[in-house]
Amino acid sequence: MFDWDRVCGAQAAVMGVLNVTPDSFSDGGCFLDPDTAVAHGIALVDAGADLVDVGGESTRPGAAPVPADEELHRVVPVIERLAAATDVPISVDTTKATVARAALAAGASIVNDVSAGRLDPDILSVAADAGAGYVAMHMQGEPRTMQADPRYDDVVAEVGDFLATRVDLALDAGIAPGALAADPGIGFGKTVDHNLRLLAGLPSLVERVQVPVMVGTSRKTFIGKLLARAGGVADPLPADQRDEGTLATVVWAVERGASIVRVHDVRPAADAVRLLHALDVAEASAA
Ligand code: PMM
Repeated sequence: MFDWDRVCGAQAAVMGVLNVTPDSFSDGGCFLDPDTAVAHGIALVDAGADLVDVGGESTRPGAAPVPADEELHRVVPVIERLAAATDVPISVDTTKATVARAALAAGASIVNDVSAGRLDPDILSVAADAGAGYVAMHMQGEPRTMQADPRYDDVVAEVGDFLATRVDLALDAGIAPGALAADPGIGFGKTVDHNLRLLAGLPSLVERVQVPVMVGTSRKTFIGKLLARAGGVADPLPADQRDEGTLATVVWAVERGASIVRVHDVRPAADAVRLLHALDVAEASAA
């Protein structure tokens, strides 16, 4: 039975991103070849990743859905080989029950579902039957249209209510309480301001959902736009120049209660998490 407490009980966990896709926004096409993908997954672990997230369908704004057999063909061989090569838990980034089932059989132990079970409700029982971990993420709309005109009255309250409801549904489907995590879905149907409000409101979100919270800010457009606003650079700053901005958001999120951070550039995030933990321990012992 998967238990988040073993991964992020003592200090926040770093999830490394492995996109086996031709079109993800920051690394699309880099790891489509299985050998290259497996080597990159192992490099993420060597760099300090506590988890590796393998995805075969891009969720970037405007992306078209990928047929299940194509997604299976991309992720299953990579997960099989990665699971044999490393002990760190592997998650599959999918919204499809069939892909989740095959990925879990191939050695994954977590289902990371950016639709929180809205696109294919069977995915919940697939995770439950396998005793797998499950991440329910918030997204307004669907990838094809989500950035068209996202609107909220109170983004922190609405995302918190949504995640609490989806966590309850996952529990009803038989997923163990300790196997559940929730994610506000930074960049999924959100403006720059919505993303900032969610990050500023993390403590109340953590309090509201009562399960470990994952945060995925890595290289996202809002970072490029904020850095451009600060002046003197391209608007938005390109994805390959957003890692320092990402690191600031990682430190912010962990300090405000995030239990898992999902990043492309693992080493700096893993180092930051370890330093934050040492400082927290020192602060507690000085008190
Ligand atoms: N972001 C992306 C994909 N999957 N899953 C979770 N749980 N949280 C996220 O923020 C998230 C995700 C998009 O980023 P990518 O193209 O770099 O994978």
